Amino acid sequence: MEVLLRNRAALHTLPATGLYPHQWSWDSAFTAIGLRHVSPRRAQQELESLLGAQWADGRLPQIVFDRQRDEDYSPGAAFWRSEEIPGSPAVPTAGLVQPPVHARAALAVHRADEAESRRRGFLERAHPRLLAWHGYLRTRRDRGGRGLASIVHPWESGMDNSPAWDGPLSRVPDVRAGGPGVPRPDLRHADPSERPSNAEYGRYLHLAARYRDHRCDDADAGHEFVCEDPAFNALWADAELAMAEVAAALGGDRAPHEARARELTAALEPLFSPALGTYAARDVRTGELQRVATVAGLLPLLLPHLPRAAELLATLRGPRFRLGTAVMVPSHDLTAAGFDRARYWRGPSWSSTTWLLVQALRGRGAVAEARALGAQLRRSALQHGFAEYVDPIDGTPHGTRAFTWTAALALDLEL
Ligand code: 2M8
Repeated sequence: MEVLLRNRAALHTLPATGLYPHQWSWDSAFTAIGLRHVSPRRAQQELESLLGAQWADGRLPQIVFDRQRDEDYSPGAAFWRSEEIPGSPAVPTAGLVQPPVHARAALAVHRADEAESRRRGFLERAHPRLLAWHGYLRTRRDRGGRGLASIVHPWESGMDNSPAWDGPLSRVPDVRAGGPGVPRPDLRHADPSERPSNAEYGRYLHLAARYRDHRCDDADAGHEFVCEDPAFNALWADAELAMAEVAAALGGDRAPHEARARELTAALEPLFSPALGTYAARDVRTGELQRVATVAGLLPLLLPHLPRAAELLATLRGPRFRLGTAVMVPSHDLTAAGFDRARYWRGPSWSSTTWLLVQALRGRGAVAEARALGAQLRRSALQHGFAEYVDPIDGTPHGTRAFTWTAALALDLEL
């Protein structure tokens, strides 16, 4: 609760002061899920401030920038120059997106206080924006032509330096080649051994600049990074199920959303890797499945009609992810050669993905495991000052402290 107050800025909440000085898309959704227990109205405003930065094509931006803090984070508003791109909102934003967890958050916030939600017309106002957001994914992001949304940058997965992106990223030019180094204001606030490397940043900046230079129009056939991410698409399918509830609450038709969720669940099927026992990312440019098991490949467990639930549960409980014996669920396969217990999305456990797995386990009736995992998340959050992520083997905290979504999701699990 104190963390949520401390990180508050205007109507939204920063992921953390220092390292992340702007508003992030999926962070705001997780924040609202926790905030709704303290102030349903503030939780509504958290989401409304993000929805207010929607582009004309429906996208919800990865980051909404605070111009006053542009020196403190890279790439910022001066890099993106969103105001020069047709259809961008009045506020400066990044052109990329993040995983679509917003409809799930909006439904949870509405249900926290339906009277307040109705009084403020929260759901009525959020509904068309959420529809447009999902419409953007459907019409502009099906780059593989198979009914799934593609991401065009590792940042869009929310799991930036996940080993799932090593293969596709290796084919991306590095802006550092022949040029100056990349700006890393993040390293003023974080240990370099816990952040993505300069080699990764060189490629991240190349991709972001190319996307920006094509006016973020999703029509660049030569874009070097186009991937189908199982987590992004599972969260979209789950968001469609939430939209079915939103539509019903507004007296509308839930059926098209339920149908969409079923279609997305079916479209995920070719991403299943029997060898890994998880879903895996597909590089749309080469057609190859990435042979790495990450927590992203377990998140389809959220989907009720998933044909692979038994296999995923076995993998989650097995040596790769050790549900019940690891501190929390790691972001990468514990048995993989590249597993790194301290480096960001290459091994450590995160509250966001752990919270999502708690929901998935609950949904599948694994109530005792859901309760134990949720209790472990809360214990770890309280014990380590709401660390950004922790070592999955011994629980050592890493990253920034007083991290907003860790606090918000620990609060949600307490209530
Ligand atoms: C991390 O990503 C940003 C870029 O978006 C960064 O590394 O600077 C990720 O953990 C992402 O999932 C998260 O939304 C963001 C802010 O907490 O930080």
